[in-house]
Amino acid sequence: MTGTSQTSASAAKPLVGIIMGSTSDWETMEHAAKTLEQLGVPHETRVVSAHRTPDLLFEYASSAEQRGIEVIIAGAGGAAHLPGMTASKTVLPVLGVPVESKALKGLDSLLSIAQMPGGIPVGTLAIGKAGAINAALLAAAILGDKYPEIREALRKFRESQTANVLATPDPTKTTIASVIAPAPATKLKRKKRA
Ligand code: RP5
Repeated sequence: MTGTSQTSASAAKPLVGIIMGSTSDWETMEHAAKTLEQLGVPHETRVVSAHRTPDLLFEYASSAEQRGIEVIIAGAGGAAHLPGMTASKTVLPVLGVPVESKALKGLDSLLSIAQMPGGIPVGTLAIGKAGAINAALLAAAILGDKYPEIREALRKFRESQTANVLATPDPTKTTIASVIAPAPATKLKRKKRA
Protein backbone atom coordinates (compact mmCIF):
# COMPACT_ATOMS: atom_id res chain seq x y z
CA MET A 1 0.00 0.00 0.00
CA THR A 2 1.54 3.29 -1.03
CA GLY A 3 0.68 6.83 -0.04
CA THR A 4 -0.40 5.93 3.47
CA SER A 5 0.62 8.43 6.10
CA GLN A 6 2.14 6.76 9.15
CA THR A 7 2.38 8.97 12.18
CA SER A 8 5.14 8.85 14.70
CA ALA A 9 3.13 6.99 17.37
CA SER A 10 6.37 5.32 17.06
CA ALA A 11 7.94 4.41 13.82
CA ALA A 12 6.74 0.92 14.66
CA LYS A 13 4.54 -1.03 12.29
CA PRO A 14 1.01 0.37 12.39
CA LEU A 15 -1.55 -1.71 14.29
CA VAL A 16 -4.49 0.59 13.61
CA GLY A 17 -5.54 1.90 10.22
CA ILE A 18 -7.50 5.14 10.32
CA ILE A 19 -9.33 5.71 7.06
CA MET A 20 -11.80 8.39 6.06
CA GLY A 21 -13.93 9.17 3.04
CA SER A 22 -12.53 12.63 2.38
CA THR A 23 -9.87 15.07 3.51
CA SER A 24 -12.79 17.08 4.87
CA ASP A 25 -13.22 14.31 7.47
CA TRP A 26 -9.76 14.95 8.93
CA GLU A 27 -11.03 17.69 11.23
CA THR A 28 -12.98 14.94 13.00
CA MET A 29 -10.68 11.97 12.48
CA GLU A 30 -7.56 13.74 13.69
CA HIS A 31 -8.96 13.26 17.19
CA ALA A 32 -8.71 9.49 16.72
CA ALA A 33 -5.13 9.88 15.51
CA LYS A 34 -4.19 12.22 18.38
CA THR A 35 -5.68 9.85 20.94
CA LEU A 36 -3.78 6.87 19.53
CA GLU A 37 -0.63 8.99 19.46
CA GLN A 38 -1.10 9.86 23.11
CA LEU A 39 -1.61 6.21 24.01
CA GLY A 40 1.48 5.21 22.04
CA VAL A 41 -0.46 3.06 19.57
CA PRO A 42 1.21 2.83 16.13
CA HIS A 43 -1.20 3.80 13.39
CA GLU A 44 -1.51 5.03 9.84
CA THR A 45 -3.96 7.47 8.25
CA ARG A 46 -5.40 7.46 4.75
CA VAL A 47 -8.20 8.95 2.68
CA VAL A 48 -10.08 6.06 1.11
CA SER A 49 -13.44 6.82 -0.43
CA ALA A 50 -16.03 4.09 -0.94
CA HIS A 51 -17.61 5.88 -3.88
CA ARG A 52 -14.74 7.96 -5.31
CA THR A 53 -11.99 5.35 -5.01
CA PRO A 54 -13.81 2.00 -4.66
CA ASP A 55 -10.88 -0.04 -5.99
CA LEU A 56 -8.55 1.53 -3.46
CA LEU A 57 -11.03 0.73 -0.70
CA PHE A 58 -11.09 -2.93 -1.73
CA GLU A 59 -7.30 -3.04 -1.92
CA TYR A 60 -6.88 -1.35 1.46
CA ALA A 61 -9.43 -3.51 3.27
CA SER A 62 -8.37 -6.80 1.72
CA SER A 63 -4.66 -6.26 2.36
CA ALA A 64 -4.87 -4.70 5.84
CA GLU A 65 -4.65 -7.94 7.81
CA GLN A 66 -1.68 -9.16 5.82
CA ARG A 67 0.08 -5.84 6.39
CA GLY A 68 -0.20 -6.25 10.17
CA ILE A 69 -3.15 -3.93 10.81
CA GLU A 70 -5.28 -5.31 13.66
CA VAL A 71 -8.09 -2.76 13.95
CA ILE A 72 -9.54 -0.37 11.36
CA ILE A 73 -11.19 2.92 12.29
CA ALA A 74 -13.30 4.23 9.42
CA GLY A 75 -14.88 7.68 9.45
CA ALA A 76 -17.36 8.92 6.89
CA GLY A 77 -20.26 11.30 6.51
CA GLY A 78 -23.57 11.38 4.68
CA ALA A 79 -24.46 8.07 2.99
CA ALA A 80 -21.53 6.67 4.93
CA HIS A 81 -20.88 3.28 3.38
CA LEU A 82 -17.09 3.28 3.93
CA PRO A 83 -17.10 1.43 7.28
CA GLY A 84 -19.57 -1.23 6.12
CA MET A 85 -17.85 -1.83 2.78
CA THR A 86 -14.50 -2.02 4.55
CA ALA A 87 -15.90 -4.56 7.01
CA SER A 88 -17.20 -6.63 4.11
CA LYS A 89 -13.65 -7.10 2.79
CA THR A 90 -11.85 -8.00 6.03
CA VAL A 91 -12.41 -9.98 9.21
CA LEU A 92 -10.54 -7.35 11.24
CA PRO A 93 -12.68 -5.36 13.68
CA VAL A 94 -13.96 -2.19 11.99
CA LEU A 95 -14.97 0.77 14.15
CA GLY A 96 -17.14 3.34 12.40
CA VAL A 97 -17.13 7.05 13.19
CA PRO A 98 -20.13 8.99 11.84
CA VAL A 99 -18.83 12.35 10.63
CA GLU A 100 -21.20 15.27 11.18
CA SER A 101 -22.79 16.13 7.84
CA LYS A 102 -23.97 19.63 6.97
CA ALA A 103 -27.47 18.66 5.85
CA LEU A 104 -28.48 16.29 8.65
CA LYS A 105 -25.90 16.92 11.39
CA GLY A 106 -24.52 13.40 11.11
CA LEU A 107 -27.75 11.52 11.76
CA ASP A 108 -27.51 10.20 8.20
CA SER A 109 -23.92 9.08 8.84
CA LEU A 110 -24.86 7.46 12.15
CA LEU A 111 -27.72 5.43 10.71
CA SER A 112 -25.74 4.45 7.60
CA ILE A 113 -22.94 3.07 9.78
CA ALA A 114 -24.95 1.59 12.65
CA GLN A 115 -27.73 -0.07 10.70
CA MET A 116 -25.68 -2.83 9.10
CA PRO A 117 -27.72 -5.91 8.24
CA GLY A 118 -26.81 -8.99 10.27
CA GLY A 119 -23.63 -10.71 9.10
CA ILE A 120 -21.15 -7.86 8.67
CA PRO A 121 -20.71 -5.91 11.89
CA VAL A 122 -19.36 -2.38 12.28
CA GLY A 123 -18.79 -1.15 15.82
CA THR A 124 -20.41 2.27 15.69
CA LEU A 125 -19.33 5.19 17.85
CA ALA A 126 -20.87 8.60 18.51
CA ILE A 127 -21.16 11.34 15.88
CA GLY A 128 -18.12 13.56 15.47
CA LYS A 129 -15.18 14.26 17.76
CA ALA A 130 -16.45 12.17 20.69
CA GLY A 131 -16.84 9.19 18.38
CA ALA A 132 -13.37 9.65 16.94
CA ILE A 133 -11.79 9.77 20.40
CA ASN A 134 -13.80 6.79 21.59
CA ALA A 135 -12.96 4.78 18.48
CA ALA A 136 -9.29 5.19 19.36
CA LEU A 137 -9.90 4.25 23.00
CA LEU A 138 -11.88 1.20 21.92
CA ALA A 139 -9.17 0.19 19.47
CA ALA A 140 -6.67 0.43 22.33
CA ALA A 141 -8.93 -1.72 24.51
CA ILE A 142 -9.12 -4.35 21.75
CA LEU A 143 -5.33 -4.34 21.33
CA GLY A 144 -4.71 -4.28 25.07
CA ASP A 145 -5.21 -8.01 25.51
CA LYS A 146 -2.28 -8.71 23.21
CA TYR A 147 -0.09 -5.68 23.98
CA PRO A 148 0.33 -5.03 27.73
CA GLU A 149 1.84 -1.54 27.17
CA ILE A 150 -1.32 -0.45 25.41
CA ARG A 151 -3.51 -1.79 28.22
CA GLU A 152 -1.39 0.10 30.74
CA ALA A 153 -1.54 3.31 28.69
CA LEU A 154 -5.32 2.98 28.64
CA ARG A 155 -5.43 2.35 32.39
CA LYS A 156 -3.32 5.47 32.98
CA PHE A 157 -5.57 7.51 30.70
CA ARG A 158 -8.61 6.46 32.74
CA GLU A 159 -6.89 7.17 36.07
CA SER A 160 -5.74 10.56 34.85
CA GLN A 161 -9.22 11.41 33.55
CA THR A 162 -10.78 10.48 36.90
CA ALA A 163 -8.14 12.43 38.86
CA ASN A 164 -8.72 15.48 36.66
CA VAL A 165 -12.44 15.50 37.33
CA LEU A 166 -11.97 15.03 41.08
CA ALA A 167 -9.28 17.73 41.20
CA THR A 168 -11.56 20.38 39.72
CA PRO A 169 -14.95 20.10 41.41
CA ASP A 170 -15.80 23.79 40.95
CA PRO A 171 -16.34 24.55 37.25
CA THR A 172 -15.97 28.30 37.83
CA LYS A 173 -12.35 27.80 38.91
CA THR A 174 -11.26 25.46 36.16
CA THR A 175 -8.89 25.61 33.27
CA ILE A 176 -9.35 22.25 31.67
CA ALA A 177 -6.02 20.77 30.67
CA SER A 178 -5.52 17.71 28.56
CA VAL A 179 -6.43 14.64 30.56
CA ILE A 180 -4.23 12.34 28.61
CA ALA A 181 -0.61 11.98 29.59
CA PRO A 182 1.40 11.21 26.45
CA ALA A 183 2.86 7.74 26.52
CA PRO A 184 6.40 7.22 25.30
CA ALA A 185 6.53 5.75 21.83
CA THR A 186 8.16 2.41 22.24
CA LYS A 187 8.29 -0.77 20.25
CA LEU A 188 5.39 -2.89 21.41
CA LYS A 189 5.82 -6.44 22.56
CA ARG A 190 3.12 -9.04 22.34
CA LYS A 191 2.01 -10.73 25.55
CA LYS A 192 3.27 -14.29 25.83
CA ARG A 193 0.40 -16.74 25.75
CA ALA A 194 0.39 -19.72 28.10
C1 RP5 B 1 -18.15 11.34 2.40
O1 RP5 B 1 -18.76 12.48 1.95
C2 RP5 B 1 -17.01 11.78 3.24
O2 RP5 B 1 -16.79 10.85 4.26
C3 RP5 B 1 -17.39 13.14 3.76
O3 RP5 B 1 -17.82 13.11 5.09
C4 RP5 B 1 -18.55 13.53 2.88
C5 RP5 B 1 -18.31 14.83 2.14
O4 RP5 B 1 -17.11 14.72 1.40
P1 RP5 B 1 -16.52 15.98 0.64
O5 RP5 B 1 -17.53 16.37 -0.38
O6 RP5 B 1 -16.28 17.03 1.68
O7 RP5 B 1 -15.22 15.50 0.02
O8 RP5 B 1 -17.69 10.56 1.37
